[in-house]
Amino acid sequence: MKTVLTIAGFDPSSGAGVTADLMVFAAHSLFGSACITALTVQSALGVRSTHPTSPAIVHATLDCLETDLPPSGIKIGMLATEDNLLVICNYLDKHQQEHWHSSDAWIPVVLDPVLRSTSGRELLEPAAVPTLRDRLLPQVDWVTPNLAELAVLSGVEVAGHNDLPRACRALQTRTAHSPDGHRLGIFATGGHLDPPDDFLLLPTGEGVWLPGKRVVTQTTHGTGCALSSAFLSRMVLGDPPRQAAQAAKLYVATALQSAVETGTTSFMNHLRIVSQP
Ligand code: PXL
Repeated sequence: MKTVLTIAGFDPSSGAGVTADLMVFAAHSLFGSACITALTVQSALGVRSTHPTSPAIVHATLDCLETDLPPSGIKIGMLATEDNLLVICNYLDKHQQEHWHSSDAWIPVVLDPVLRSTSGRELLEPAAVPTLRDRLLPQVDWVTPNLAELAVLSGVEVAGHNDLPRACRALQTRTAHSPDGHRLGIFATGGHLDPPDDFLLLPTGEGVWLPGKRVVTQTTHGTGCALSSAFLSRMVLGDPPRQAAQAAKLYVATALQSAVETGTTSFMNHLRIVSQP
């Protein structure tokens, strides 16, 4: 069984963050490991506080996992601080140089550029945003921004459908290519658009619309985490990016349609989905 690593925050309600990611990995029959960048105090009702993990612990966790459970894919979510972000950049640098690129197996890295919670709380310190854009983005294969994150990272205002391809192209162009000429892939989620279509800009420069249908639900917390984890899972299982993105959309729609009523609201249901190979 392949191992997939999530580097993200801990949400004790498991709506988002590492525990939600681990459920998504399990639903894809992948073994998940986790490096926690911050504790958050929250439930489906909102984030009360955030408590970053020290960069030394983030570094030690990645180092420890690497010797026992080298990942076949990596998902990066909430990073909390610039110091933690830099630890991740160094980790990717070291391992990409050492063996990922020299082995036959390509290890996809997907970044969910988490800036704020749905309830509006900062999940990455604002001073770290330029570092995320200029240092981390060029080191990942895919980024999965929502409309607000796409606007911040691309510098292009994103108000409607027509803005998505333009903003994605601007972001791809401004993100430095890796030495092997590899370009950033962008899976921009249009959950707030009507209809909620997503736009995929492939590393080749080809753009693809992925039509969406609104699922009537109150459960929106954690949908971004689930989408990026499902997208990574499908690529680790061998899907090409376009199919992986379609399967990830279907995964989230199914998890929302079968949401579990629990507590005062409801949560995405990852437990009964068996993702078809
Ligand atoms: O959905 C963004 C997100 C990611 N990671 C953690 C979170 C949240 C939103 O609250 O708490 C840990």
